Amino acid sequence: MENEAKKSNYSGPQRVFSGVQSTGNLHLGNYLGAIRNFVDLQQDYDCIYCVVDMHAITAWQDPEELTKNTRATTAGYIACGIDPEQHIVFNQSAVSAHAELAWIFNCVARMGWLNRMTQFKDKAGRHKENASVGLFVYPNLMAADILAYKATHVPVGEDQKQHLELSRDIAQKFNNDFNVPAFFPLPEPLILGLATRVMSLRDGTAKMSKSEKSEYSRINLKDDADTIAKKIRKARTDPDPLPDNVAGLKDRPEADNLVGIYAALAKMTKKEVIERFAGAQFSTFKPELAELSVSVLAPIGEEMAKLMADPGYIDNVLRQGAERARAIADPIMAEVKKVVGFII
Ligand code: AQP
Repeated sequence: MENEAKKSNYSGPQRVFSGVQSTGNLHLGNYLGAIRNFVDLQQDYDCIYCVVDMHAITAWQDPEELTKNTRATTAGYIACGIDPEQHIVFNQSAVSAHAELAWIFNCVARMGWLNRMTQFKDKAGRHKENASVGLFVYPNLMAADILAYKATHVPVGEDQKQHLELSRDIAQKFNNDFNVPAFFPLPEPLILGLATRVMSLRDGTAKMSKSEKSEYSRINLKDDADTIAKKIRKARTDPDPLPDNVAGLKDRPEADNLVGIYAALAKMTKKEVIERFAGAQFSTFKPELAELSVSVLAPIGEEMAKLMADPGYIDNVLRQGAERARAIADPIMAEVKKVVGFII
């Protein structure tokens, strides 16, 4: 991976950046696909973890809810094990470099590139004429988030891979257009772990998502033990018992998803899970999955609740994080402006 980041001949420091939108409750997909990896990467990298409230407003957010969700996402980060003192945790809108660089990238990225983004097509659906312009240029803001810090590595779930490729294209085009080879690194996606795409508990073909209306489609990090167990009990399945090999999960999206969740939570392979539960009915498997889920997630939920009871503490974490983020991004923005020809 590090070799990839060096393909632009970028020789600056290795740095991790990632973010989560404050659009609602953090869920198991955010945890397994992203936040658990954020935590692990703290060992080896300087990390910047952002609550991307500007991305959140690409779809309408009630202002009071947005504030609450930004605090809850921050609490989720810390409860999962992100250390805001060793690393940097802040909310995107507090650092103006994100918006400034996004504008420059709006002028670097091509319409054709953005027209190919599948997430825009999925989210805008048939009402694309009614979608916000922000939703369309969301990937340009994401590129700005990363490159405002010249971050080299970006841990994300599978769904963000295409956006990361666009960030690399933007970095490369900027470097070429302004004849500043290796000015920006080409950021490398880190799609890690065993559950890079966790699916809805109600539909094994749809991604688990914060904005899905049904609460039963996802396990939230703040759910208590009873709620987690109930959601797993009610999770959609098919009538067959679990197969005795992984190939038998093919064309059984709900079974495949539940086995994948078990594997990721237990840090086992799917093969090992299938070997343990070969031939078992869901009435046997689901209580085991519920117990495992509660053992991993309930302590996180409890810690989140404690943190949320002290919004002053959360706001202070964000304020201090933003200050440290600005100290990195502001000098980079000054360089960018000089490269572009803006008088500063
Ligand atoms: N279901 C998922 N499985 C694995 N990873 C996931 N991620 C999101 N859903 C899953 C990863 O979590 C990080 C933060 O995502 P985000 O909140 O910024 O945006 P998203 O991908 O659009 O997530 P949601 O939950 O679907 O939000 P809404 O409903 O607001 O659009 C990313 O790294 C993402 O890959």
